[in-house]
Amino acid sequence: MAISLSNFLLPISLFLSAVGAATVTYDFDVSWVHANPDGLQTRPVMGINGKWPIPPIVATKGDRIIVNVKNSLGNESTSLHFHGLYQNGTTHMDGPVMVTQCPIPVGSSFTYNFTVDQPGTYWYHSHNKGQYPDGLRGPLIIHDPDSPHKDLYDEEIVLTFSDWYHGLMSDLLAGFVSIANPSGAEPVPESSLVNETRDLPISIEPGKTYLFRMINMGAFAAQYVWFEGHTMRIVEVDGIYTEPTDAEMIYMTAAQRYSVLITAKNSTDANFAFVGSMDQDLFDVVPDGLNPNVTGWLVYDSTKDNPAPKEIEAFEPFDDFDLVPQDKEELYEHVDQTVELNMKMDNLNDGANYAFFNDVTYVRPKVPTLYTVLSTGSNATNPVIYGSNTNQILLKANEVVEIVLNNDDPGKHPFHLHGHAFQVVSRSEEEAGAYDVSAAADLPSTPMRRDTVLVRPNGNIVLRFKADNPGIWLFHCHIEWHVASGLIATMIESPLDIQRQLAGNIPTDHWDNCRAANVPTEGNAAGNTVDLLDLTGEFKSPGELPVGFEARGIVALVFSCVAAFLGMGVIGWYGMAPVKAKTG
Ligand SMILES: *[C@@H]1O[C@H](CO)[C@@H](O)[C@H](O)[C@H]1NC(C)=O
Ligand SMILES: *[C@@H]1O[C@H](CO)[C@@H](O)[C@H](O)[C@H]1NC(C)=O
Ligand SMILES: *[C@@H]1O[C@H](CO)[C@@H](O)[C@H](O)[C@H]1NC(C)=O
Ligand SMILES: *[C@@H]1O[C@H](CO)[C@@H](O)[C@H](O)[C@H]1NC(C)=O
Ligand SMILES: *[C@@H]1O[C@H](CO)[C@@H](O)[C@H](O)[C@H]1NC(C)=O
Ligand SMILES: *[C@@H]1O[C@H](CO)[C@@H](O)[C@H](O)[C@H]1NC(C)=O
Ligand SMILES: *[C@@H]1O[C@H](CO)[C@@H](O)[C@H](O)[C@H]1NC(C)=O
Ligand SMILES: [Cu+2]
Repeated sequence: MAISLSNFLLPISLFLSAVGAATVTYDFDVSWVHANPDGLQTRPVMGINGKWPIPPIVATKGDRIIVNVKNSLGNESTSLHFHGLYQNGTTHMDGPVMVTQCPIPVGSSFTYNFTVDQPGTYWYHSHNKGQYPDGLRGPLIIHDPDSPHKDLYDEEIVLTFSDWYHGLMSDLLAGFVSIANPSGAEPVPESSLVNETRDLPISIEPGKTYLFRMINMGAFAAQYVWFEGHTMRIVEVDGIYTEPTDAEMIYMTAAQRYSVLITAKNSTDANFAFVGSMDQDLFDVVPDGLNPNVTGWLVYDSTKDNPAPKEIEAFEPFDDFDLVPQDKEELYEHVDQTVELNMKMDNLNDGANYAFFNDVTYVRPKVPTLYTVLSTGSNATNPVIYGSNTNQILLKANEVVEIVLNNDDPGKHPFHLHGHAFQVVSRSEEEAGAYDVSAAADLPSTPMRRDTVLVRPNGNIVLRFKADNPGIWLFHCHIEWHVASGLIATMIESPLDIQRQLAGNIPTDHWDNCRAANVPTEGNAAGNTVDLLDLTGEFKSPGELPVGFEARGIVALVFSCVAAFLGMGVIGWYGMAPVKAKTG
């Protein structure tokens, strides 16, 4: 097996300890640069050390990873999350802002420092202000000297797929959660990218077998992926090794990963296209002229043509529910706590569209949730202190937790849990409605595990995991628009164990960032340190629409009032850029 590392990709230092585990250090200076990855528009992107695309993080199982982040953006705070890593014992290094840390303000630095004991294909991205679609997203690969598949391939190749917007997220988000967008229509990407570019040639040597590590780093679109003339053999999903399983086409939601083996042909007679095609079912309106596809080629002979991909008749992807984990971990039969999450989209009385779990849309607390745990002693087990809008779920040490998620929305949503991979024990077809335990089919004996899974339109999923990782772990839709509209729950796992592990052990730079960002670090969700049950002053969502009011009715009413005041001016306002982005 060979891995290619250009000098650009090499970490700045690499120290081997006696037992072979290394410390891999990256210095990341985050700043705006310019790029034109789809050849259609140059735009500002968030780069690292003056470059974009940003470098992959590469380490070996057992290593310590240190990422020194400097925020040189000048006009936005930031953070990094290491998607899929369990952060066992280091929940304070997980990255989501106002959950496990304060934002890293402009001009400040923050050091992420953690060990990785899990091999596989991951990625890292900003977990602040819906920023990662602005380019702050890159692969994170953990090599495994003991991989059960290591004798099955000669070389590995990382491939990222992603959607791409010409507008900046700060502008697009302002238009998305807004009275100007009462239906909650998500901006549609302008392009699809592979490795943050288009038309990517990959040199292939005949007869060799390659491990393709594929990552969907997109904000919104799932991608159908297929290689003409070659079968994919799936061996890993989201860091979990699988029994090798053949697939002609996969469906990769935002944030999912697939490692597949592809054996090259013995002849160099022709080159072959591969395609990533964005799932347009996700788009409310498909703009005229949108090309949902991105193409690359397996190039056996660079003097030969790279053929245009053949049009396919139908998308018939492999169903990931059928995968079997290589370790055959058995179904958790006995459930200690079932968490039912009923999700929907609806308007609140500001006219904007929000996303809800059990009628609550997430609003960030005044104090990062981890710091509420660390500053409230025995009261940390009382869910009340975490506020009215964080969808907090308290988990007890080592219990088996079942999440039943009922999607009361006609859209597809990829759900992600931080800190764990979960067993996917049931997944309905579309329009199945809520999960009905009594009518449920037999559960698989060795369910597929991963950290991000799709729930189908008006369908349901059932996930199980063991609460063996004390920490604050978000459970959220990985469509970045829905993070903004509040489709987030907060798992507060063994809070007293978190205190035992971390009280007094949070590095000082974490607190320094809070001070610089002017964020309080003690007390309940409202920052109250005296009466922890008093949430006066907490951040809350707008109120519900009055009973009897149709959402669209009140929106029309607000519009006519505003129109009466502003006259023709409102037409210009309604036609602002964020709205235009949706209709092409
Ligand atoms: C931040 O700076 C970038 C690069 O100069 C600019 O394109 C963007 O509009 C700025 N964002 C905000 C919110 O001011
Ligand atoms: C990273 O954490 C380890 C363990 O707590 C500590 O020994 C080490 O000094 C830290 N390194 C940095 C650069 O913060
Ligand atoms: C795609 O990008 C990754 C880094 O993000 C790099 O390691 C890999 O070699 C690239 N693949 C190709 C085929 O250029
Ligand atoms: C390539 O040739 C080898 C050796 O003859 C053979 O074992 C293998 O099956 C061939 N591969 C393909 C894809 O035809
Ligand atoms: C994208 O690929 C699909 C599947 O082959 C095809 O039907 C469609 O026409 C392609 N679109 C464009 C703009 O090439
Ligand atoms: C925690 O709750 C108890 C009552 O259960 C109360 O007496 C105590 O003062 C609280 N602790 C703090 C720090 O507010
Ligand atoms: C976290 O580490 C403990 C041992 O310290 C282990 O029992 C547990 O399974 C680990 N959890 C995860 C999610 O890796
Ligand atoms: Cu969603």
